[in-house]
Amino acid sequence: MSSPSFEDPNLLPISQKLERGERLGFEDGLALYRTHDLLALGYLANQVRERLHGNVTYFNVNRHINPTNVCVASCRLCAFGKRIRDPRAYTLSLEQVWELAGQGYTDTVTEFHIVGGLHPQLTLDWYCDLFRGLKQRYPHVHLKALTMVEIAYLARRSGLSVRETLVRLKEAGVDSLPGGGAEIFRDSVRRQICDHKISGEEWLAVAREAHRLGLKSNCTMLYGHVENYEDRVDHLLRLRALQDETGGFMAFIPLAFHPENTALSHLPPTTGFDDLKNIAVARLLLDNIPHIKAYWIMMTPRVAQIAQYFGADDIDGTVVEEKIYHEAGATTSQALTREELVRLIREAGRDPVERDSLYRPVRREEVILGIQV
Ligand code: V47
Repeated sequence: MSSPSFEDPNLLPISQKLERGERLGFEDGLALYRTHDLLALGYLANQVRERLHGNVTYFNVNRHINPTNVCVASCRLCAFGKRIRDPRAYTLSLEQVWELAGQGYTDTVTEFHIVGGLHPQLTLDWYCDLFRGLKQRYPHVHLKALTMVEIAYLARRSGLSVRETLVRLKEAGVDSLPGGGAEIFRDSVRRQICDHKISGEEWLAVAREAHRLGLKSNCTMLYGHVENYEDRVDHLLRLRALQDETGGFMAFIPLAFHPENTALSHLPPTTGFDDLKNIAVARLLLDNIPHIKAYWIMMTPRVAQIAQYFGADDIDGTVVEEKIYHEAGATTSQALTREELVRLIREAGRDPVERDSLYRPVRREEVILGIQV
């Protein structure tokens, strides 16, 4: 196949590398970020995406649950976390979480996505009780719970190793881990946006340990604040290196920074141009991570739909109740129905496939009969 002509000559050698099946390096990543030829970038990423996933776009039927917003970290990037004495702080009881999980529960929910703040009083045993209780009540629902940051904090507070903490959580019912809290790995950036959080190396070390124990996870990158293109490429390549080692990442989710109500509220929000660019660069650099997710809550359903031609093959799920982005000014709704997700994907000319948390197709009677619900 002959290479298409590009407005940006720096894309030609990259396109030739991709044709030869060669891995892209740091400088290639920078050239991809620096280009203004978004359509050419999207074209290259879409080729990879279609080679891996054909015309399929994945979605799932999930529910987000945030048991507490109390957090000792006070990250400048975050509008969700509150100090324990803040009148806006909340912590749900075990019974309240179990009840909330059941609100709107139907047989169609396949995943609870559970994350929260670093609460100075909630113990590892409390979390284990929480997960056991959820498994008892909703045995068929996959528990994707706790970021690497929360796990490191629980390990430190309980005096156990990260490995032992993960073993206990797994025994209590945790099935996989979400990708949050990664932000940007470089220390120079972390000092400015989340200086009390674990380091990038520690985040990667917890992920490594989880993968070794057979727990799959996702991974993320928070962009659009104080980082530069070098920081982004460094972040992506460190994820790629760990994936070479463990193969434990299922999906990468680029997360656009939402500045409202954060200590960085003077920064402008990201643009659609940069959002699509991040999807495309991720698809091209992360040649060993199977899925790239365009999280509709963060990107808006409109851009998440277009992202399906810029490298993304997943749009996330029904979500139901979202707090982290909405506290930071997101104007998207907090939920989409299964039917709305299917319509978004179909309208974009992709074939919707409902997946479970491990990307296995969910076979429902109504899906088999082709009835939209
Ligand atoms: O960990 C916090 C980020 C993450 C802000 O694994 C912010 O499938 C933007 O990780 N503006 C939570 N971002 C979201 C997340 C996620 C979402 C969907 C799917 C999955 C998955 C994971 O959001 C946090 C942090 O990195 N965040 N504050 C903010 N103001």
